[in-house]
Amino acid sequence: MISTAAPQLQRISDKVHAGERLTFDEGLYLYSPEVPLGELAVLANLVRERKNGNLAYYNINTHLNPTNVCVYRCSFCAFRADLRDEKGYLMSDEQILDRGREASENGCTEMHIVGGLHHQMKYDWYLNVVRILHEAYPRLHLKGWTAVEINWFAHLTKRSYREILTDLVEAGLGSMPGGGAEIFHPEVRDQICEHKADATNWFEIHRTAHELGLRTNCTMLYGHIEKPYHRIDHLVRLRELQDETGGLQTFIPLAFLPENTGLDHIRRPSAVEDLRTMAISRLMLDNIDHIKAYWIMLGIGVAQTALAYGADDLDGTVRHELIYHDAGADTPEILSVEDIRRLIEEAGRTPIERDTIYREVIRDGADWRVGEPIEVGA
Ligand code: V47
Repeated sequence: MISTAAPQLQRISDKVHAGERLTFDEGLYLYSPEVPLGELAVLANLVRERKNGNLAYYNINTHLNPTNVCVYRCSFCAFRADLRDEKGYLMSDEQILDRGREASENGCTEMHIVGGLHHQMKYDWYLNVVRILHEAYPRLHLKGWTAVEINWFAHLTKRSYREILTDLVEAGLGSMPGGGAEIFHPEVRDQICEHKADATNWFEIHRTAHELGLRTNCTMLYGHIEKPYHRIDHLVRLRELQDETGGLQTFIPLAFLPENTGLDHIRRPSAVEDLRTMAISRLMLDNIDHIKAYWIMLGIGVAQTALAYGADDLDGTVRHELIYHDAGADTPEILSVEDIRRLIEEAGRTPIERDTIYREVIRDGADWRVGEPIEVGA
């Protein structure tokens, strides 16, 4: 039981021990400085171990950002380029297939595909990215295109989200990443990315994906202009969708990295802020199985520590990540399997390689196969 005398924290602790849901106000209270970080860790860890025992997951994956040219100008983004920017690029089919080959040769089970909304590229080009990769490398799980991209494809084609997602699944899409969520509350969203898909669109797209049998992830970009109540609002909205569909697989809190962005006057969140947000996310999202500590953006030390603050997943070995490295991430571009397993073991957890949909990956030399879905608790 919690050691503090604060009655509100004691009540929250009792609820967490009893497996009861926390309210919006309780979540907000957990952000107040009087709540000791160590006590948050104890509570978040309780939920984490209830759901995932002592396991900590990782995968062997690669990123593909086929273009950085983007019609939108989100103020937090360092990756995007204008059509005529020197740094703008667009990958050819051959370059894309080369990435697929490299991924397969290196034992990757997943390719994470996101990019810009290129002024001149039509929907068929994006569909083709999925199709050619899937045809050439059918074992590679393609986790691709965020809700923002799906919304853009619907705008380009005047077709429904359902039709677009059905096409993509038919072409080989395996699941959707959680990006584009940023902060749902319009007081913030209208300031940092006013033109792109809003919260209603984001939720409608994920809901439709779940109805079609796709699992999706979800994220929250924190540490810029938002206040704690915007974060709790964001988490509660995700929890409500999950009550409805059960299709959200993993939540990833994304710490804002300011370098080379339109918000470079803001300092990046501290390690304490990162860990507090990790723990509060674990406590509020009582119906989402996994919380990811994305080491690329948190840094290796904070990601490792986060395994005691609610996180149960370190993402992957990650090749070719650009979005965070353009925004000043000083992490390496790739971690070896040995490194990632060592980080997990040093944190006192048991490493387990998973595929994108949380089945165990069993390796035999250069070959691999997937086992059963990994059992998770309540
Ligand atoms: O939506 C962009 C964020 C997201 C910055 O689903 C930034 O497994 C911090 O969604 N500082 C895209 N964040 C990445 C993403 C993601 C990442 C890892 C795993 C998964 C998953 C999804 O990156 C964007 C935005 O929220 N972002 N710029 C920045 N300067």
